[in-house]
Amino acid sequence: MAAVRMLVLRSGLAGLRPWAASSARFMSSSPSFQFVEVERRGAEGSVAVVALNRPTALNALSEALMSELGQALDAAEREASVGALVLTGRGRAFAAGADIKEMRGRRFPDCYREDFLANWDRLARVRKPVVAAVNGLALGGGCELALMCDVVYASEEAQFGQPEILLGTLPGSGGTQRLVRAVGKSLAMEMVLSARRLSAHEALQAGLASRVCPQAELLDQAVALAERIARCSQVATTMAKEAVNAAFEVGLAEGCRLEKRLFHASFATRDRQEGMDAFAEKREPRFTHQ
Ligand code: DAK
Repeated sequence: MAAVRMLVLRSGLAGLRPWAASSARFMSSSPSFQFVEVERRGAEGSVAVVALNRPTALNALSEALMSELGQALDAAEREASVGALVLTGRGRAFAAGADIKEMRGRRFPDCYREDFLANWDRLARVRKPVVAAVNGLALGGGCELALMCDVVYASEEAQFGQPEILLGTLPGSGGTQRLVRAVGKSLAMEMVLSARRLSAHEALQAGLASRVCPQAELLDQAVALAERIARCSQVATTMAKEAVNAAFEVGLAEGCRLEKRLFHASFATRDRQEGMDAFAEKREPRFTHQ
């Protein structure tokens, strides 16, 4: 990361290799964000770490923050040298949910007419793999953002909850849908109806998270996983993510049909040839994402 940043700072755009030039554009957009930080980690900056950075409000997800998050995700999607993303929060929260103070004066006609908070599912539409590094409170929309990620790692301090019922409303960004798929009906109902929070270890046990680690190790472990993913063929990881996500959308027969089509399609890629050649030749594969 430091090497990439130095390269960009010293050289400007002129004369850089194409991936470095596009990294520069991607990175140079980061400092203009107020509530989101983007950092490149991993070999050749293959991992984009996107951090929610509004710690004094526990990373409450204001419209401005969500707009910046959308821009950061768009940039990471466009940047060919990024193979995977990590989403985390600065301070003691991952995110304490949508900004209650900002939305408290709203009324139904405006919400409906303007399709209020319509940009929230941008994260769920990211095609590259996203690892959530949940560093603290993940409440309401914060929990829903974690649920939109592909893998959830949690620190020992993490807590997951859907407290909207205490505000006289209900989850609005997948908390009644993705949560049920992640932890099952009974626990999801308990969380949604009573606002009870899950500890990191409960989340692990319930299948909402796949790893719990000490706070100090969380980001490194999430980045290590993302880097491992980024070393694979991007075409294959994107296909694999699409296939796994289909399990939430379609029936078994349809899902298996899609999986088989994507498997067959992978035989049209150079990376599939390279992967199998490398295995047969007892060497590491060199994927070109083609
Ligand atoms: N919004 C605005 N400010 C918040 C906030 C939030 N969600 N959470 C915390 N803050 C602010 C506090 O107001 C306080 O600010 P100051 O008073 O210092 O100015 C600062 O962060 C520190 O918070 P506390 O002083 O309250 O800290 P505590 O440790 O005492 O308490 C807490 C932490 C997380 C338990 C508490 O802050 C809390 O209960 N926060 C609210 C949690 C919550 O109810 N979250 C759900 C919000 S509703 C949709 C998409 C998304 C959504 C809906 C629809 N569509 C696509 C349609 C999402 C809805 C939600 O997330």
